[in-house]
Amino acid sequence: MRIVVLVGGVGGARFLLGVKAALGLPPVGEPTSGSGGDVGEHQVTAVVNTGDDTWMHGLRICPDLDTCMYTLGGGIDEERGWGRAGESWAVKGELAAYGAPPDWFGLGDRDIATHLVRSRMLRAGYPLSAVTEALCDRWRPGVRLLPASDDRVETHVSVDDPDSGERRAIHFQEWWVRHRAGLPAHWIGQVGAETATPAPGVAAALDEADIVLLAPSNPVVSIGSILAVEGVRDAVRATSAPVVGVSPIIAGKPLRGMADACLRAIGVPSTAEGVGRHYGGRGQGGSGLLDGWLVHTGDTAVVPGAAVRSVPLLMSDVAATAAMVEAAFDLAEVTR
Ligand code: GDP
Ligand code: FO1
Ligand code: CA
Repeated sequence: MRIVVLVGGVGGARFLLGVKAALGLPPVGEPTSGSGGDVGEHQVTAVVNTGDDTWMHGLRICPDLDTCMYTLGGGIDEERGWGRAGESWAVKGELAAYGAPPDWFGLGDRDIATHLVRSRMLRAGYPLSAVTEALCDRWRPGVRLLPASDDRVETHVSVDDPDSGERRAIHFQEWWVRHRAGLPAHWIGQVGAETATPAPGVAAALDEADIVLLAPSNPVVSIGSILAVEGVRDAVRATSAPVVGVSPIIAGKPLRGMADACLRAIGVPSTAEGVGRHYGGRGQGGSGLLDGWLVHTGDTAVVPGAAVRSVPLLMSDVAATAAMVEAAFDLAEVTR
């Protein structure tokens, strides 16, 4: 079966663990050859958000790609959800001693090796998709990780500067990490998205998929940034595969992070129904993306043009997450 999953960072990576488990693959690492010679039976392609990406200290940082790569490759710091397990912070301390900004964003020593390899390859002219493939040679995540685009697409947020009071756009990382999304956002958008093209393999994967899943990732700055890349939204709408989304909002709240601040900025209610309607149904002549929408037990939603089902949506462990993925297969009437 060919599965395409649109993902952001922590929520997306955890969901991918469940996708692999639902297919009978080991959640972490590359599938090993089973006695039935089942390697290659399933292909999972993750289309990963690059809107969070930024340059820091001359290094290219791709938080969501790295979160997916480390999580699926067994190298993630599970508690933080981003960065490397067993991290040390010597370089961060040295940069602070130089007073080298930004002081609100920390790069761990082990993580820096990833950014060094990536930045060197980008400077040598390799596209991000090729760089990601090279990094995955080490981590063997067992799914194909494709950046949404090789072009620079960055999420920016318009805020009132707390010092000058003037309205200005800042990079998403500054808003999210430095200000903890606490400055009201007047606008959130993806700079460069209109002229970007999908990375090699993205459009074909969507076209050839048996099912497309929207992970319970941030609808605005993760899934929204992927869909903003010119051509991706159209490719999702055009696929003959069923498209099923999973709500990241449970009982009116995001489970982790500040997705409600992002939804507020684009005028979408922080409810499972609000996000479902924001993606929209594509059945019955609808102009949206979804054939199916999963909401958490106890939540309700009406999304015209999409079938809605409520099931447990807490990714408390891999088995629970795999059950969510199976519920998506069932809703789409897709058999493995
Ligand atoms: P980020 O890039 O690291 O912010 O991660 P994502 O965008 O991939 O995912 C963030 C979203 O995951 C948040 O909006 C959370 O509400 C959602 N999330 C986290 N854990 C769970 C969970 O167990 N179940 C569901 N349904 N959503 C979750
Ligand atoms: N998040 C933080 O809250 N503080 C940090 O200092 C920080 C550093 C960092 C470095 C590399 C990386 O891949 C991710 C990092 N994150 C950090 C997480 C991340 O930037 C955001 O949570 C996401 O971009 C939102 O998805
Ligand atoms: Ca992210």
